[in-house]
Amino acid sequence: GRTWTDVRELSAEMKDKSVLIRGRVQTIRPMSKKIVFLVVRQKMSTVQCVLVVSKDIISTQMVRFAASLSKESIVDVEGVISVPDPKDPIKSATQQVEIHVRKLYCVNRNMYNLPINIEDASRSETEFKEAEKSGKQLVRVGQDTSLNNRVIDLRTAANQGIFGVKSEVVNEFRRRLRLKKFVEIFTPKVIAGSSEGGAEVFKLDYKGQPACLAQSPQLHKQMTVCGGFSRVFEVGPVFRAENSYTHRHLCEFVGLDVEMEIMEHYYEVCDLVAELFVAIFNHVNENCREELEAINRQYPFEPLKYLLPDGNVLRLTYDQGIEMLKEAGVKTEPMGDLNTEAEKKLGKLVSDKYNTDFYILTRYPLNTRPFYTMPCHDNPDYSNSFDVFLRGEEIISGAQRIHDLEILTERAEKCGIDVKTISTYIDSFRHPAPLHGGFGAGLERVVMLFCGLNNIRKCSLFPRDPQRLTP
Ligand code: ATP
Ligand code: AMO
Repeated sequence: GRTWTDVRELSAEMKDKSVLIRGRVQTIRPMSKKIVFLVVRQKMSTVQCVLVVSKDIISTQMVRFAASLSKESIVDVEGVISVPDPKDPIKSATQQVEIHVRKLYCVNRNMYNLPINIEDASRSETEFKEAEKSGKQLVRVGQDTSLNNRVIDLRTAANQGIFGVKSEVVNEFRRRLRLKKFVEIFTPKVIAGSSEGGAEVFKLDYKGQPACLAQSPQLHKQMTVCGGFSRVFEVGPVFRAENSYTHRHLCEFVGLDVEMEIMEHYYEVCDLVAELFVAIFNHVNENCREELEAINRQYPFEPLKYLLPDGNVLRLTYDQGIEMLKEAGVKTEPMGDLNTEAEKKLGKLVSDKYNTDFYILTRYPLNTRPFYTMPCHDNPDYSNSFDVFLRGEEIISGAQRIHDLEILTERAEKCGIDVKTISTYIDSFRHPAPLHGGFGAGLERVVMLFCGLNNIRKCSLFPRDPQRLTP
């Protein structure tokens, strides 16, 4: 077979070497009947390819053929690496070298008009502002247009970066947990009742029986721990029939879930969260440099600050958080959940005071938590629970769970849950259940907030929200 070269690997050291690449034509600039420039793209990298009419190698027909290619066509380019004079700016190419083409084949020609242009879809706000100043008109590709044409939109460097980062987050989540002897599990997604309570559940008909799409693996991950697996994790789809259209809610997202036996205290779960997510953030920073750069070029963001000077992750209690808000003049509902605005404000206050964007808020009021949450020993108005925040927005919820059958039943009834629909879950605590706890993280939230993106849809390949079921 022939040897293929990756565009990202092209470098000045390869000067005068022959290479063969396959990529998509991003731009075509005919200069004359004798010269044409093509920018060829592979994932996050592009390279400029030059065809110049010359005896025996490139004919005028060849130049005409190159000039007539359509954007996004897939081509094979064979040529020689050259390092252009620095006075010759290689516009819109990420490589510092160009290819002097000797052979060009079209593998698959784009025959249709492009609904969006990759270069238009790749522009940053800064570019729009600068263009506006100089009176230039640039095409703005709106979010709906991008998402409607996602297959093309995904080809932008920033999107290649986002999904590269997403993949590495999952990779490291899995790798670290396996090192700690957690077993990966796969729980059913069609279940008999709602797992989190509330109205946000998709109902369906399961061969005549009423059923739901799992709002989380909560019930079955706990049942697995009752089944003798002391440490489990799952990466899988989570369905929420969200009513409101927000920047951070999807109707289907990827849940990163953990459930584990604990020996004494739910802080054991917090410790795991802190260690695991610091490892994930380190891993992404170390292994996704190009991806992060590509995201940064289109959506500039400050690197995430996730450690205190002593190397630990910040933990505050809910009451301490409320106190900070109160001091700043923010009113909150007594013993209530923080609304999005208060959460963001607290994120700002914490960042100013502790210089970190990552913290764990513990000991929430019991009435703000799902029925399976363990009340605090010393004050049952509070619970052994926590939320984790990145840049002032929630990425994780977790808690110690009630392991006593009677208290669990009582709490479920009190929270308005039809206990009949979860009777097999309740029954699994009968023989009896170990002390346990766990957490659930939203993968798209983690990626969105790590990268400082403004909308969760950017982190879902084909997002499902209250208004979108296609593509
Ligand atoms: P969890 O389910 O663990 O709370 P979540 O991040 O999905 O995770 P929600 O319960 O949906 O959180 O909401 C958290 C807070 O955000 C709530 O207190 C709610 O007031 C607020 N919130 C949710 N949706 C909206 C919205 N569309 N507009 C403003 N605030 C919202
Ligand atoms: P919770 O309901 O807080 O907890 O969900 C866990 C995490 O999932 C993410 N998340 C979402 N992401 C995108 N779109 C949504 N609509 C959405 N809703 C939630 C958030 C949230 O922190 N069973 C518990 C977890 C546990 O205690 O183990 C649960 O589901 O990042």
